[in-house]
Amino acid sequence: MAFTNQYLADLYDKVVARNKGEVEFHQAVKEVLESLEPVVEKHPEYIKMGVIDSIVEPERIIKFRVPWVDDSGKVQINRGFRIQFNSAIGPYKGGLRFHPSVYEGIIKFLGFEQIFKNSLTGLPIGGGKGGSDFDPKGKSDMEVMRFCQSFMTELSKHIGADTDVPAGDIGVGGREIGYMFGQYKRLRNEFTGVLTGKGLTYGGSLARTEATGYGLCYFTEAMLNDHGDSFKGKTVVISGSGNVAIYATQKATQLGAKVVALSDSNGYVYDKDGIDLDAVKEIKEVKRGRIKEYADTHPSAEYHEGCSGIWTIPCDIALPCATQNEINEESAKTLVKNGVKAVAEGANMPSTPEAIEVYLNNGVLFGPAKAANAGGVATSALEMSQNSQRLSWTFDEVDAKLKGIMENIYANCAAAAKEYGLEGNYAAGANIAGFKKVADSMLAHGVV
Ligand code: NDP
Ligand code: 2IT
Repeated sequence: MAFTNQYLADLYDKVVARNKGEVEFHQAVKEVLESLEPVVEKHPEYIKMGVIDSIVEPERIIKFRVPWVDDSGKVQINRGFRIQFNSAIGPYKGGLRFHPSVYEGIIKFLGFEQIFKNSLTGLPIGGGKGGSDFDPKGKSDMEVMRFCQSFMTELSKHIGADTDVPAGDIGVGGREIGYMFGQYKRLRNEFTGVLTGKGLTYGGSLARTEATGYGLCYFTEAMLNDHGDSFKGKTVVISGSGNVAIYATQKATQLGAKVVALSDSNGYVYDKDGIDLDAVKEIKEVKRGRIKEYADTHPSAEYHEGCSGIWTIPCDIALPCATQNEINEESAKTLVKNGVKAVAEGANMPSTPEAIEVYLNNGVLFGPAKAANAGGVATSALEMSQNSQRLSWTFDEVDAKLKGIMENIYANCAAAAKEYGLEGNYAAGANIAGFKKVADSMLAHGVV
């Protein structure tokens, strides 16, 4: 797609020039600006009042050195980031990613997307993201602890329960959140809800662990139901085998589907009998092992090296839950050729722009990340509410709220797409609906 609105085209060029080499950020901005074209035509005040120019510029970027000592006694240096992108509708909120590929452009793309996602949840949370190029893989618990403590020693100066509330993302789960929470509490002498995804013994919310994967399936089920269909009896392929993939597998199975494949960054397993999730949880959550090990104990399963091959497995529903740009045009075409009916994104920006074109041109129902994976951050916001109330809600209470939120998000995306003449284009609908609430708040606040 090319821009037809000259102002947005020029603004995009400016973003590219100002954020050199940050290709993931460029991609995320382009996708949003393109879908805002009909909105700015109808509402020129967003341009006049600088809302669009402001929304692509982070409010604050924090970048810091993270020194830590490895088990051999050697000092290691990593980079830490926190990008506080937009606080128009609430305190900055978004995860922390620990992965060797992390640099400013990755955190910027994630922080930018988070603005619209958080807005879609209907809850009062702004957009932010952070992380480090630290790789937790192969590190001992004590190394991870020392890294997390050092990371939080700097980060603690910039966050707070009413300012900025980080959570997990790739490479950051319960263990890392625990170490970071402990260090924050020690440094500040405060027991507050400064992080979400906390353990259940110290202020975490029931159902937060499950929330992104469950929410993804609730969104997808709502989208399928709206088109007279459902998960029941469907064959599903899910990439990744981390937090999001595991709980998407669980919920899709509960809804009557058969999940036949999962992956990690080395390869994928295909189990024609359906994935045995208890075995995956044991390998990934308990042993921190590789998905390859699944095939050693499951004769019905095949293991294949490489990640992209997973999209050649015929399926009705594909749920990419690993990382950005994991489905390209070729993989999307293969999915279509094999009869895929729906693709919904558990990961952030897992489909390239060319892949999205393929879905939309072939009548594939497409649930974009900002909408489809918003259940994680929505439940984080519910964790913040419980922390503020000093109360804990039951699993069923949180799960019911999550389901309601995801159904609302689907309805709002569908309605916004229709209002702007793009019926069925939920990617455009998500961008428009997410944008409007933030933009109207920015207008209300004046030039700040
Ligand atoms: P985890 O760290 O728990 O799992 C990540 C999974 O993705 C692992 O299987 C990992 O394999 C795989 N993966 C990571 N990087 C790559 C890569 N470069 N190439 C191939 N596979 C890769 O993370 P989550 O499950 O939390 O996150 C998965 C996705 O979901 C991310 O895009 C994240 O941003 C998104 N997300 C997460 C939310 C949450 O609440 N956790 C909320 C919303 C979105 P390996 O072990 O080999 O690295
Ligand atoms: O991408 C995401 O929405 C997350 N990683 C979850 C963020 C959060 O604050 O729970």
